[in-house]
Amino acid sequence: MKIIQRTSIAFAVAVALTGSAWVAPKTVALNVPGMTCPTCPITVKKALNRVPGVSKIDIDLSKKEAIITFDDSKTSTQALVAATTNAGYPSTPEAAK
Ligand SMILES: [Cu+2]
Repeated sequence: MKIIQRTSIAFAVAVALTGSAWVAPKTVALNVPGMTCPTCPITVKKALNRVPGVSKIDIDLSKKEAIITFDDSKTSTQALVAATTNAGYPSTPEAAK
């Protein structure tokens, strides 16, 4: 019985160390120069929310910036750029902070 318990603990540690069961969320800031009035961020946010893997969206209208937290294994910065562009708001990723 003890051996089985030790084996399962070792397995759990191995999974935790290799990170196969857990992915760290990634954050990216996109410059969205087309956001010019307070309703623009609503459209941009809606478009980004439809992208699978997106967990958080913060939009700063004064900076014309969208900060997005997403799951790296489900989507990519390029997909986020495509989503805002398709909604009528072309964007470019900012340099990582
Ligand atoms: Cu607007």
